[in-house]
Amino acid sequence: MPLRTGTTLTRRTSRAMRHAALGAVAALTLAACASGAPRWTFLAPSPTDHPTLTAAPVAEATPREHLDIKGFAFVPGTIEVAVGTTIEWINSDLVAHTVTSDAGLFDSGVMQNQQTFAWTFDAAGTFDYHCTIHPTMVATVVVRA
Ligand SMILES: [Cu+2]
Repeated sequence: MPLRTGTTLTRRTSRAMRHAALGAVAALTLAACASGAPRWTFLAPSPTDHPTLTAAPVAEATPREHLDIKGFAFVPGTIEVAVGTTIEWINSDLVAHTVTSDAGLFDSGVMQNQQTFAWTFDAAGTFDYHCTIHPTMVATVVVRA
């Protein structure tokens, strides 16, 4: 009987450690997303990365919004952000799409499934964009001063 209790405790500890490891991976993913520099971001952490709990300088990072490309649509179709915000699109569809400014301001090029594209909006205004592969896919970014 005492042996059996010991086994149960070991299992619980092991499960708790797994959860802690998952939390560390999630923190790393968020930190990678918040650091503004790379235009193309691959969200999966490298297996060689050593998980640490060091806080990323989130407060100083560029404001960032995430948009989904899903079901042949930009989701949300209209988004309102403050000047200086970086928007990151991810293609969640199995088919390729583009994020292309109607005015020629930005163009992601062909984005395959799970690829991302980010653009920082440095000026106020209304920015319409579309997918060059599927012209019915249209959306708008409204940037407030
Ligand atoms: Cu498309």
